[in-house]
Formats: sequence, C-alpha cells, structure tokens
Amino acid sequence: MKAKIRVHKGDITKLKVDAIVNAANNSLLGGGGVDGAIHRAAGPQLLEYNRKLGGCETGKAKISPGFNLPAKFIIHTVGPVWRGGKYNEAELLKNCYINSLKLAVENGIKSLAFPAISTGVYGYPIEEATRIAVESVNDFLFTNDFIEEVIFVCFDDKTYKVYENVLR
Ligand code: AR6
Repeated sequence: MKAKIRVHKGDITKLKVDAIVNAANNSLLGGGGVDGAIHRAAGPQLLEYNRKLGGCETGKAKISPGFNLPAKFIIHTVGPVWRGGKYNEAELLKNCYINSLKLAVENGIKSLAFPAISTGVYGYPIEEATRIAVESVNDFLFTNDFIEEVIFVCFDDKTYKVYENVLR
C-alpha cells in the first residue's frame, strides 16, 4: 500500500494517530513551543518517563507512551539549531525525520504526525527545512511500505503555505 502524505493546520496534540513527533531538546525534559504543548497535554507522567531516557542526541529519536494524548506514542527527536548552514544542519535535520520513521516502524506505528522541526526557536529557514522534511519522508516511504499515513502539522498560516507549495 502506498502511504499517504498530507498537511494539516492546527495543534499536533489533538491528533488521534499512532504517534506524534516532538521537536524536543537534548534533555527531553520539556521546553517551549510544540515541546511545551506536548508535555502539557500528555501530563506530568511524560516528564517522569523521559527522565529515564537519558536525553537524546541531535538528529536521533527516542519513544515514550502518549499518556493523556489521543496519540498512543510520542517520538521525541532533536532538531539542529540553525547556525548559518555550514554546521551539518541539513544532514542532522534529515536524520530527525529518518530516525523518527525508523523508530515508528520498529514500534508498529502506522500513522504519524510531524511538526515543522527546528523552524521555531531553533531558527531553521522554513523553505529549506520543509524541502528536507518532504524529501526525507518521501525517500523513506519509497523503500518502506509499513507506514500508512504521514501528516505534516503546521501551526501557523505561513508554515502551512510553504508545505502546500513544496508538496505540490
Ligand atoms: N502543534 C503543532 N506545531 C506547533 C505547536 C503545536 N501545538 N506549537 C508550536 N508549533 P518549536 P524547534 C510549531 O520552537 O524550532 C522547545 O523549547 C511552531 O510554530 O516548537 O525545533 C524545545 O524544548 C514551529 O512551526 O521547535 C527546544 O528547546 C514548529 O512547531 C526548542 O524549542 C517548531 O517550533 C526546539 O525548537
């Protein structure tokens, strides 16, 4: 079966999918932006659980239960901080998508939703980040047919328009 890719405008914490992806930081202990929203919606058990995960390197991914979320799991990945583009940011951002998808397959996850990783506080230019997001997911799905649905969740109009353009 060919996996479906779609764009959704809204709050990722509301989605009833097998897993939502969190744009976390290396501590995995919460923060602002989508990370803060996910911790608030999942409840305090998430912080307790993540304390045992021992953090996460940039570009890698770790999994937790969804706790109070409609999603069953949360895949926490850590995007690169944008430092002008010469510090391996593109490769690290690609790794976030690929490693999240690999972890999803390992855990029997068939539907997952990604936020626009690194494009908020971490400052990654939105057009470039979106191209990497879409290409990485497309490449992965081309060789792996376990995943049935990938949703790119955009929190604001600007991000939504960029995703629509890149996907078209
Ligand atoms: N649902 C979907 N997308 C959201 C939501 C939401 N509820 N809230 C924000 N976004 P950011 P980063 C969008 O800053 O750049 C945290 O403090 C947001 O509009 O959340 O990877 C972490 O702990 C933007 O488009 O993540 C790290 O320290 C996108 O999510 C740091 O921020 C990513 O913005 C990670 O920075």
